[in-house]
Amino acid sequence: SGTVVPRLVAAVSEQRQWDRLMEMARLGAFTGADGSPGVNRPCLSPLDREARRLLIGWGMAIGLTPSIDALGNLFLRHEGQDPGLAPVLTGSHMDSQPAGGRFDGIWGVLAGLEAIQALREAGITPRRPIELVAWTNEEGGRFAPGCMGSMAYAGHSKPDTWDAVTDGEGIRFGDALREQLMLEADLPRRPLGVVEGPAPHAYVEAHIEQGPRLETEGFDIGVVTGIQGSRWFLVEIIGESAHAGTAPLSTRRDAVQDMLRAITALNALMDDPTDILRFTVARIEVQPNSSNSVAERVRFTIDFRHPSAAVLAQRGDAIEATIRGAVQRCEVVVTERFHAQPVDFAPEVTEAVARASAAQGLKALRMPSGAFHDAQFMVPLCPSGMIFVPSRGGISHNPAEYSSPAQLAAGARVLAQVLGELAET
Ligand code: HGY
Ligand code: MN
Ligand code: MN
Ligand code: MN
Repeated sequence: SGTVVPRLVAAVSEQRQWDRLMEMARLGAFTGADGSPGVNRPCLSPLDREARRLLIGWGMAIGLTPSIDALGNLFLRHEGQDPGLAPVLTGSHMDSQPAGGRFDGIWGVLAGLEAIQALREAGITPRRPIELVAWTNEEGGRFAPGCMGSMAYAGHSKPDTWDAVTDGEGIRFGDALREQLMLEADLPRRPLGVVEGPAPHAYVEAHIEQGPRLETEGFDIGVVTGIQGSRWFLVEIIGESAHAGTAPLSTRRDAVQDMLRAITALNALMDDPTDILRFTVARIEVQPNSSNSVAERVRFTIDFRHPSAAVLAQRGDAIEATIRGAVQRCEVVVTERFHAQPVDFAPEVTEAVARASAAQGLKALRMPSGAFHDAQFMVPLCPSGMIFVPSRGGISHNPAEYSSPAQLAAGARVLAQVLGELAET
């Protein structure tokens, strides 16, 4: 239909959504180097649990029913006229980057809450149930890779695939997850996604753009057409520690020097004059990490992304050989930790987002997502799509991340109309 439901759009409250965002931003708040208000809320942490309890409280206050699955994915269900119908699912993630912003992930969860609350306040009971989801560990900051909750929900990975992955303190993901499930044992348990239950009818995720296009090109809403592919690797270079003052350079097995050779060779492999390809090395651990002991072992991460499945395969598959060809004296171990194929979103969702934006007088740009999202793993299960709102200066994964109350309210209004429509199909 795409006609605005005025009482629904009017029921979305800019202030209520903003107040909730700011209350959530206090959980893990810190001040960035430039004074910006950042958030550090790791998944499966006491802060994460406090944020989840806050969300559950807001949800139950409007009659939503909470539940969690074996990966700790948190759901809040709004009953429909026909409870037997597959629900429309909306949501995002509540965990943040270690130096994250106040909007990445959490806005999509609170926009979903706002949209559902507006439907109720507008007196609209959709045919289908609508479920709000907060996915476990989307960021992959504490435990790599990201999207562990949505990948397990979608059957893309087994529930215990990540159990042995450890964080910076050596805590295993499986242990942190079991602790969370035990501390949230009061919440009803539900089957794990499509592994143990039916697929949703559709999935819509609202998220900040995290890039500059909507702002620079003057648009209010991003009609997200798809997500580029991502591949994560862990590289270990193993040499031999030695005395910085006595060991001759000609015989050292210096893991740092070989890492530099490897990254230089990778930069050549990843050269892209069209500036479409993304290649990032941003996490490096050195042992023994002492200024006068030659490095024995280095671990570094690779985050490689491209919209073309062919380029993702071709260049990604060349990473290990490129490293082995560049390293001179050390051993090399390369492990692939994450592989998300490029996806295209379904017209059932993208056109609903475009119609709702137009009906509400918002300028909408069709655009792909450079960031990965839980939506990537929903695509094989049901018609899926995303709604973007502008990020100031395109900044994200940075405390300076910002979207205005009005921009976020516009996104929530489009989401409300799209959810209302999909819940009638
Ligand atoms: O890395 C990503 O693309 C996501 O924002 N975590
Ligand atoms: Mn995110
Ligand atoms: Mn993120
Ligand atoms: Mn995401």
